[in-house]
Amino acid sequence: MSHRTLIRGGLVVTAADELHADVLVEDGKVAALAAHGSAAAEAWTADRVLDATGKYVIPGGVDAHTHMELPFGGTSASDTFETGTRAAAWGGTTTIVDFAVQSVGRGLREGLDAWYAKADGNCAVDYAFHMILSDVNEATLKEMDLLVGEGITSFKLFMAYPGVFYSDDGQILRAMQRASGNGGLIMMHAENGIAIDVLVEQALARGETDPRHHGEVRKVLLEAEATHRAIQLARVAGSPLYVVHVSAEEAVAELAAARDKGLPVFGETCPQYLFLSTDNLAEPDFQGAKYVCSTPLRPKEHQAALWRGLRTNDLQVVSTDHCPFCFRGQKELGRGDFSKIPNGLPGVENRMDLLHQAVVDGHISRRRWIEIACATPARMFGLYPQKGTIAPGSDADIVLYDPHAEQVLSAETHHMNVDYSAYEGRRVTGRVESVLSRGELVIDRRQYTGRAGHGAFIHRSTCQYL
Ligand code: DUC
Ligand code: ZN
Ligand code: ZN
Ligand code: ZN
Repeated sequence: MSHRTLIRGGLVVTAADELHADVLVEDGKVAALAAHGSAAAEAWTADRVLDATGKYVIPGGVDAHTHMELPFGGTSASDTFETGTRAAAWGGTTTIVDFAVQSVGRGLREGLDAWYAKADGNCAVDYAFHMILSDVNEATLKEMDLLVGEGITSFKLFMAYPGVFYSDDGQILRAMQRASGNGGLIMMHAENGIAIDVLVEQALARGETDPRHHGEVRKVLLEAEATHRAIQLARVAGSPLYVVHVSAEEAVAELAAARDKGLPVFGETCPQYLFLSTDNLAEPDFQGAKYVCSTPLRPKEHQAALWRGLRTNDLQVVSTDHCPFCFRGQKELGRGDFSKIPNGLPGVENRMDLLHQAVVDGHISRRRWIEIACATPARMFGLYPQKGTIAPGSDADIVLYDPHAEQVLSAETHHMNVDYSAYEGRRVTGRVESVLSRGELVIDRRQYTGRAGHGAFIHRSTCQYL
């Protein structure tokens, strides 16, 4: 028997349109939209009517950069697929794209299967995977083709973290050449990790062990240099390039220059670079460790360039790089040596709200909010129009968003499995009211009604943003 839900009276906001429309959902898909009050909408019947008066009706968020349960620095990211996807739902995100990891000396298959096993049966919302390449060799290159056929259509490479994830320029070029042949999208962690490791060693030798030195050694110039080099390598290989977690004005300039030449080069930034800064890294009593991530937080002056990049489309996506580690017992591993602080910030639950605050503050328009947080990440990673929009035939991943509710972000009230909030005490206007995932209410008027195992693996097609 078909199951019909009617979302009535809200303002439907997509990347393309804003309209006062009712949305009919049938069997987990969007069946139709019609102007509120129109004869067509008035004639609809449904098992369930959700009153969206005064609310925005927006596509569920697509967070294209999360690390649930990531092993890092002798510990493991504190959100599991269960807790992390539940927190995502609370924050209005209904699809995550997480990173499966190849271990050095191992194949892609083994790494990917381990990530399937972690996620299977545990997710509250839908999920997909990118693959991190840690050991590019002939076998790895061949396996890339198989993964593209399996819906794993993007590959992350690291110019940083020698000995762990690092690839040299030859390995990067080979992976890019392979991707240009099989339709895969190369995602780049652009920091010169060889140079950074020299600066880390020298800083520690001088006794500079506090968290703020993490920001000082991971220099803007070394992000810009790596970004430039990645772009040139992609040009040589004839492949598109997506640079992850862009944090610095000089890196945005490299992307902008490439895009001005018409090159298929794309950039992602994250809420932490838009809302936090080196001031946080300098917080006393080792509190700065809460803000250690890579690329690092930058001086406040960089934020304007990131917002400008988001407005001009030199940056296309805001994802979180959600990679939470508790302060107690995890971040504390780096007391006396900032290089031992596990890298990463929590944020999967906060992204949609922080970006809505950016709408309120006038940094971006309402439709641009949906474009950078839903539609473009879906297009970029082959999920559109199943995800990222509200249109007939799309999955009914829909958020009823209250644009007037006031909230204070805090670890006391968040649902991420981490003992601090990077945004503790921050007031934001706007809050998720209800969330549908494939037509099922997973958040119902601020109550969690979802379940682990509802979320399904999504087989992605190749990049649709070219
Ligand atoms: N950066 C982080 O902050 N955490 C995980 C990996 C990365 O590149
Ligand atoms: Zn029914
Ligand atoms: Zn990275
Ligand atoms: Zn990451």
